Amino acid sequence: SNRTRPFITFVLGGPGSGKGTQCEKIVETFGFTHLSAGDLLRKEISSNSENGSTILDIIKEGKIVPSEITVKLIQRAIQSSESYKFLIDGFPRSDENRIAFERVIGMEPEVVLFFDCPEEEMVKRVLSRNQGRVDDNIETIKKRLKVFAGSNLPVINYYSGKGKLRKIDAVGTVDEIFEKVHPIFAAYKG
Ligand code: UP5
Ligand code: MG
Repeated sequence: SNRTRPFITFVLGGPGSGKGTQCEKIVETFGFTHLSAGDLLRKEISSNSENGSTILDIIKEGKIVPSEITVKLIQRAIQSSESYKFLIDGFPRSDENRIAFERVIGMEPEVVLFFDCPEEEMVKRVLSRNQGRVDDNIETIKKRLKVFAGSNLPVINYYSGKGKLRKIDAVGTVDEIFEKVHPIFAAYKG
């Protein structure tokens, strides 16, 4: 078929920086399909798939699930969707994730959003979320912050070097932050 080449946006930022919240707003306004890598992994756990217990152990430790598992889930979600505009939320979390995506999917993102948020604000948001996530406790949050700084910041720097990074100050109300996100996508509307 002559289906349009997918438009891929990676949505990055630390734990609780507001990735999922802003993705919902982008979906409402610009009609993207939202693929949260964390949600796809949590769905694998709750569906008792063969990798479920491995994934659960890794998420409890705030570590990064092997690329082959995550990329396969993202690939399946892209392929089974009718959409051609995707927000990939919380991925890639490491250079290894990024390279595996490029190899398997054979594409690069058009845009990479980075929600830049101070650690104490992220901790406050995650601890007050109350959705029963196994990783929303202070011990695991500390580990998630370390993994973010050690493994995800290099990915952010990589896309900055390629001129694809759009860094957004993620402090303020949800609507104030979306006001900064809006023009990025309005520029592509056509
Ligand atoms: N909130 C949002 N915006 C706010 C604002 N402006 N002011 C005040 N409050 C605000 O927001 C967090 C909370 O803050 C919510 O209660 C919200 O209402 C409020 P949310 O939008 O959920 O933030 P988000 O950045 O999405 O936070 P999340 O906790 O989902 O980020 P993580 O990156 O930690 O979690 P994710 O689900 O992506 O990954 C979880 C784990 O899965 C990882 O630690 C890892 O172990 C594993 N994983 C992988 O291994 N590989 C992957 O590719 C992806 C995940
Ligand atoms: Mg999220």
